[in-house]
Amino acid sequence: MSAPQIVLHHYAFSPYAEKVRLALGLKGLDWASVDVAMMPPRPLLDPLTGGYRRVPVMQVGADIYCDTHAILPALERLHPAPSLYPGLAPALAEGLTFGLERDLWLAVIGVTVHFAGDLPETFLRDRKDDYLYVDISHAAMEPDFFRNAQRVAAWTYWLAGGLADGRRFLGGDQAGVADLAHYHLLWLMRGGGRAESVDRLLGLAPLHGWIERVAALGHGRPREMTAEAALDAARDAEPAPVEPVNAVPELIAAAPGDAVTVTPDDFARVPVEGRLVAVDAERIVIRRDESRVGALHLHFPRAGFTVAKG
Ligand SMILES: N[C@@H](CCC(=O)N[C@@H](CS)C(=O)NCC(=O)O)C(=O)O
Repeated sequence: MSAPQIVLHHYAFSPYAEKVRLALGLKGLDWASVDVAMMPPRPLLDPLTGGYRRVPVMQVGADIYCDTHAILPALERLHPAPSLYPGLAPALAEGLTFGLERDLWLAVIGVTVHFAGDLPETFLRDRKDDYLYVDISHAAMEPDFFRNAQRVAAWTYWLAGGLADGRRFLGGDQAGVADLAHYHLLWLMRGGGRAESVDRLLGLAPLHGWIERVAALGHGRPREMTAEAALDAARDAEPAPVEPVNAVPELIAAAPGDAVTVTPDDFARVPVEGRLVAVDAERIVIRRDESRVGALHLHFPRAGFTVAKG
């Protein structure tokens, strides 16, 4: 039997999805692309995610990877070469990029909104009520514009310093996760015809060569797939075997088989219910049984999620 294909559930405008699309490009992979609405309801994605509401989500058969910090390490395990982690231990690269994204996400949105103006009212309400818990309308973000712009500029200064010796990518000759995580934040701000204004504000001209090199990684070889076909693929597969373990019992008072919830600790704090399969220093795996698709394993990174006995 051939290995199950990689399926990415995403939408074009999502920067975190762009980070994963570029990782698929870096590795030169074939993958199936399922288009997801920019906001719920997402009735054909929910059976796979148990209500985890963020995008992107990667599916490999009956294994569902939630959050880019679970998706990229999984891609690396499935397709080790070329590596997403040249020159840096994967754990360190994931940790540093997690910190970068978490620190800057709202500031990056503030800079984007400054130049983009308002998005549709229903979108703003969804993001405020169910995702960010912050009003990201132009009027609400604008008083903080200079604070946000200064925070982002302090970081692009570091980024430029990291490339100042003329290297091709942050780690040297090979692109890696550090490039992707910096790039996708710039991609959001500079998209939609905002590049010139954002480049002037943040002094990004010296980064143009690097921006072009990261963009040139491309997206690999996507082909479209319907959400129904992705559900069928999950139904027809079994989750890959995982050794049941709780390697951190002093932190998480649950044993394999126990009912637990896994909840993001920042945005879109929707608890996902399931039975604990495994938790270790790096990842959380729970099992869910869904009438439409049967048994699934949902994979989350440890960082950014809280496990509680359900
Ligand atoms: N830490 C998450 C963040 C993902 C995230 O916030 N994604 C945005 C889209 S770029 C999102 O889910 N927005 C709300 C939505 O689409 O429902 C990750 O690394 O995957």
